[in-house]
Amino acid sequence: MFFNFEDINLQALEKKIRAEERLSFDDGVILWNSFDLLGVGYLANIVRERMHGNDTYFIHNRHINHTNVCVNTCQFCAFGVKEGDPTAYTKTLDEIFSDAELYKGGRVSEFHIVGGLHPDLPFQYYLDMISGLKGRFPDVHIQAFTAVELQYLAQLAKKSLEETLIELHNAGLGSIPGGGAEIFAKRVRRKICSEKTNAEEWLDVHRTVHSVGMKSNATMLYGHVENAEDRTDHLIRLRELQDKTNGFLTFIPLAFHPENTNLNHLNSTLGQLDLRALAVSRLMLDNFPHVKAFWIMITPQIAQMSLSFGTNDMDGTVVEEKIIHAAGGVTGQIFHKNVIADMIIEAGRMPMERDTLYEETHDYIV
Ligand code: V47
Repeated sequence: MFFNFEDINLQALEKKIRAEERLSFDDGVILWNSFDLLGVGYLANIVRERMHGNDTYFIHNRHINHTNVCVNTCQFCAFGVKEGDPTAYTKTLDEIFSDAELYKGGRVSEFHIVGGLHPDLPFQYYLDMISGLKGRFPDVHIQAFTAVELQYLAQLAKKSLEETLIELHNAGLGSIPGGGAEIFAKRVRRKICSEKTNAEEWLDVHRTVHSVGMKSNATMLYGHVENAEDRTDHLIRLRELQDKTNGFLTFIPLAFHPENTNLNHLNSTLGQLDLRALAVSRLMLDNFPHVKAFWIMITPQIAQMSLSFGTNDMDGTVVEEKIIHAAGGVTGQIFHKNVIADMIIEAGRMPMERDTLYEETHDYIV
């Protein structure tokens, strides 16, 4: 097929992409800076269709944010608060179980659990949360605790990360979400999350997760003080780890939401950058099976459009989302799965309901 690129630089990249050659750091920077967004999307779509054809995944999931109390203060975060803050909350285990119970019989296939680094909760709370959920919902996959939380839990447990992971896994933990990666570049991390797990530690947690046999996701927070070079570096560092472990399932670029954060002087991202982030990620992360458009972050409209800009996954039903909504998120928090399937069909793609590990659970016949 012939595409009339407005940016001549993209023509050379098309040759590489069609030949399945790996893109370099400089190629990445070209893609982030190109004025030809449709050209970038066209290239990402070549890879998307080569890997997945029209198949487009979504999941019946339920997010649970057990506490917003956090010992860290990240400049980009509007969710975390200190103990004693009037908006602070911590769910008891019974509250978590009864929240989860609401979905019994609804064929939910995944609980996605992340929260703040609480100063007082013991390691046993997390173990009991996982084993309690698993006991009540043996068929539901539990994807829980970002790399940052896992590092903190290992400190609480006074065990090595590996031992902590094995204990959580034995209690019922199935896989690890991709949060906490933000942007790996030191210069940026110092400005937006200086207290947090650093890049090497984040990567090391995921390396260990993969070594004990669990899969994980990866994210990148974009649209704040980072530049094209920082984003490219982030993607290449993830690609290098994936070359070694092959443990990542999905990459999710996360659009920064500034409201109620210490970076509220910045603007929200718009459709151009959101589509580009998804497309460039698809092109640079040639060894990641999936790129996900998290509709909560970028609106259902952009998520749907992105199905022609490299993505092959729409996340899922979600139900309750507190992190982005604390920071001015404007979308709803729940979509019925038929609505997601209809969005996928309208985009000319094939909806495939999946479980966390991308096994098909329900085939939509169009
Ligand atoms: O780690 C926090 C980000 C993450 C803001 O693995 C913000 O499938 C934008 O990681 N604006 C948590 N982003 C959410 C997350 C996630 C979401 C969906 C799917 C998966 C997955 C993972 O949200 C945090 C941080 O990077 N975040 N504050 C904000 N103001």
